[in-house]
Amino acid sequence: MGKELIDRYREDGFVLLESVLTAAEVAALREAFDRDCEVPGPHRIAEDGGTAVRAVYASHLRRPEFAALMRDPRVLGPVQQLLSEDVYLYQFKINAKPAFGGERWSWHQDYAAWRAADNLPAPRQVNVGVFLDDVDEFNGPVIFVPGSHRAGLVHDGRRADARSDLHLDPEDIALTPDQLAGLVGEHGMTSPKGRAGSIVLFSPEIVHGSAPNMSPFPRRLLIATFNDTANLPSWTGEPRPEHVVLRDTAPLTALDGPFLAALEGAVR
Ligand code: HL5
Ligand code: SIN
Ligand code: MN
Repeated sequence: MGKELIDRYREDGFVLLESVLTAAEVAALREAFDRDCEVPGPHRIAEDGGTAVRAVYASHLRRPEFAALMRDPRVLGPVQQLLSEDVYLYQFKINAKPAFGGERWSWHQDYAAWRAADNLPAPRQVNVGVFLDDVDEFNGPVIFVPGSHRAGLVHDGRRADARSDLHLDPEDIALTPDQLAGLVGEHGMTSPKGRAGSIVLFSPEIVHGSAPNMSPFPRRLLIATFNDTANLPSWTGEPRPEHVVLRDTAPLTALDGPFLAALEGAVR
């Protein structure tokens, strides 16, 4: 990733890299996700009052395509540039947002969740959002408040009546309308859109959220969060389940080439 993109990430709190993965790679990831959605367990979160899949955690522990993608130089390289050479995967999720049915994700800052729930010392993370579908203004794109990461945490604490006990739903740590109005008045809002296979890198402190999916198309978004190995969570009580906070903190090494080639044994 060139200096200009790094500067943009630092300035805006996110940067969009268009069409990083090929159509064949996206197809392989979609198929892997379809299969993983069939696996029942606490890692699979349903939409409120229904059976539609809202989110699936830790698919990389069940599907080799996702495990390899995490070490693909196109994913790991930019993260190492932004954070540190020694990073590991802190969280892996795919937010499904099905056609006509995907509900909103409330306005929040990720680090507020991870500080409150996992006692994560510092916001030394980078989120990698991989578009598994084309994203447009209709299928519930993530909306960012650019530059909002520079204010640090604007909202601390979580609601007592948690929406889910399987993970922290952004609703549980949502900004107040006044907080949001103030930040948007200052910085505006923007939503990166693009073809499936595009990647958006975003800060754990940027304010973001997304609207329901009104379109007839799904909006499957993979979000991998990498953390600095020098910034491990320090739990005071029982750690959260492994599907939300991953336990393997060994530094990741990049593959020599694209993840599908690595799976096929072409590169290592
Ligand atoms: N669901 C995450 C967790 O760690 C937190 C949210 O977008 C990240 C706020 O439970
Ligand atoms: C999130 O921040 O975890 C959810 C964003 C989205 O899937 O739209
Ligand atoms: Mn988030």
